Amino acid sequence: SRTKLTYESRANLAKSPVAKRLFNLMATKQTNLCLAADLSEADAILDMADKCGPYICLLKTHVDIVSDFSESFIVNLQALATRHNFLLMEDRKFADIGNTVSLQYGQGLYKIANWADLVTAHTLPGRSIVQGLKAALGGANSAKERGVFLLAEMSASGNLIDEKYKENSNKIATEGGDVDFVAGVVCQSADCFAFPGLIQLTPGVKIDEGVDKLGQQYQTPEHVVKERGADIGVVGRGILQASNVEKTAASYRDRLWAAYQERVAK
Ligand code: 5IU
Repeated sequence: SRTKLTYESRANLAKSPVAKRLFNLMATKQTNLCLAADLSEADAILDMADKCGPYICLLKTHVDIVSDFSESFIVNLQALATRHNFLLMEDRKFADIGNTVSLQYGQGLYKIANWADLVTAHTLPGRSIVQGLKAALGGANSAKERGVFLLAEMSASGNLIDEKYKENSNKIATEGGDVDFVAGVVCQSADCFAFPGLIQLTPGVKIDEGVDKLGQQYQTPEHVVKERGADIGVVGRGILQASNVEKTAASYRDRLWAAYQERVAK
């Protein structure tokens, strides 16, 4: 199964150029940790990105929660991504018709397509969502340098996704003419997809398992990688609220990476 293969070998199977790049980055930098930088001040995000940068392969943003969003915030974030060698994902969870998501991706205040290597999208509208996102690209933002992660499951308790929805999401991710734009799947279990060229991103990771007050459900780094098929573990508050951010990021990186190494060991 895909979970037994190394990230290096899966890079060679990836159809998305960004997935290939991310698999190789993970293998060379030896990290499968994604930081969810859910903070509402630009400087606080930049500070977190600088502190955690050495330990992460990906930094995930929600730009619509940044109160003082500006172009210089993006310029500075990109500089940190280059300095520390991580990619940027805007967790926009696009969910509209193709024409609208194309505008939401390329236009507006945030111009997400200009800077986010990766974005997330719901599969609810069907495969036209992938086509719509691709339509926003061209010129300086070539489709080769961008990719999408499709949601096939959520960590929220009581979410409405069922087996059929999960299967159909897998089909959108693996069949059709636009699969070179699909870098991976956001989900909670290894049976979401089988194709080893896609990356499984799994949020809801915390050293202390449990729940928050608003429906989030957490699992340990070891559990998501070894039992649930996660290729990248997403950690937000587990790191953001720690008293020593660097140490905590390093510890999540170590535990996620050790779990991956055990998973692929013969
Ligand atoms: N996120 C989830 N669960 C999901 C999806 C996305 O938690 O199913 I799809 C996002 C939300 C937040 C981050 O940005 O991942 C998790 O943050 P915490 O580790 O602070 O819960």
